[in-house]
Amino acid sequence: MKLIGMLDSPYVRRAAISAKRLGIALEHRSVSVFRHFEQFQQINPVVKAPTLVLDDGEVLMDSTLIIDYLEILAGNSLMPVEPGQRLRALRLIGLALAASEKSVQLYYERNLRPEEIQFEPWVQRVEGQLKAAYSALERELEKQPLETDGSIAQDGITLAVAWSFTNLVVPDQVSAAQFPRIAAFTKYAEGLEVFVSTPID
Ligand SMILES: N[C@@H](CCC(=O)N[C@@H](CS)C(=O)NCC(=O)O)C(=O)O
Repeated sequence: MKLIGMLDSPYVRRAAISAKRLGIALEHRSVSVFRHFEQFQQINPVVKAPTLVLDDGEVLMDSTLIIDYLEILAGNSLMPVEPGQRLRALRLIGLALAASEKSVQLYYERNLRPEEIQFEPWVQRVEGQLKAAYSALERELEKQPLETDGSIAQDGITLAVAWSFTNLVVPDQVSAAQFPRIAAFTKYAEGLEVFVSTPID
């Protein structure tokens, strides 16, 4: 199976790291949704990263759905099964995915839309949403830290890739001083072998 997309995308990176954690070998192809639009279109006409291409040529998109399928193949999961723990993990993942999405929106607004037609009220709304997501995550980690025992589950993976991505594309929006627990956890995650071997490209 092939995983298509650049690892600077938090969605591609969480899928790639999850596959490694699940012991599923994927052939990774660094195809950009912007620089290689036509090549990407040939693989998936919708041009969404990540895209998983199965051995029979079938195509699956969306990181959460790809991870769902990989977990079924692996017969293993990176999610807790106990309902209370499951809910917390889902809540953290929801916040981290929202933070990723808001970072993407700000990045696209700044880099794709011509400056003269940028819409400040929209930018301010997205910046507020981004801060709200990381503030809620910081409070969650204050209430209950994520394990730093050498392992990592889906909530930790998604949080760490989101924080690294935000720092890459809109670094003016966040700081370790503002969100110390998220920054410290991401430092731990980025030191794990599955992260080190899946660097942002
Ligand atoms: N919900 C999707 C989001 C994927 C996404 O938006 N990926 C971006 C790259 S970071 C993309 O494909 N952008 C191109 C586009 O939307 O046209 C997921 O979890 O995979």
